[in-house]
Amino acid sequence: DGDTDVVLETKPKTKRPPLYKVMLLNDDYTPMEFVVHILERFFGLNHSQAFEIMLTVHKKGLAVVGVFSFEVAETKVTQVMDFARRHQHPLQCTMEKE
Ligand code: NFA
Repeated sequence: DGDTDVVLETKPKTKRPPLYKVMLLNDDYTPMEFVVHILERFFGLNHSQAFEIMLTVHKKGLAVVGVFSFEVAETKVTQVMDFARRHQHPLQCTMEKE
């Protein structure tokens, strides 16, 4: 009867969840070995990887220590901040959307 069919195409959207960088910040007081210990304990790095990243933070001011989903990143930040506070070190750990 003269009607015209209209087909709207839909993109197959496979949206991946956003990722978050977890970063450590340098300070003048937290002992180097404490930072290395944190990187081994909470980020599963071996000693030489942990030492290398600690030195990067020390020299550059900060470094990305891992990239995670929101929930995992948030857990890492909380674990690091709690552990540093319990040991009375001023170490700061933050997260940022990638
Ligand atoms: N800058 C600290 C020191 O000289 C070491 C450190 C490294 C602190 C990385 C925080 C992060 N004792």
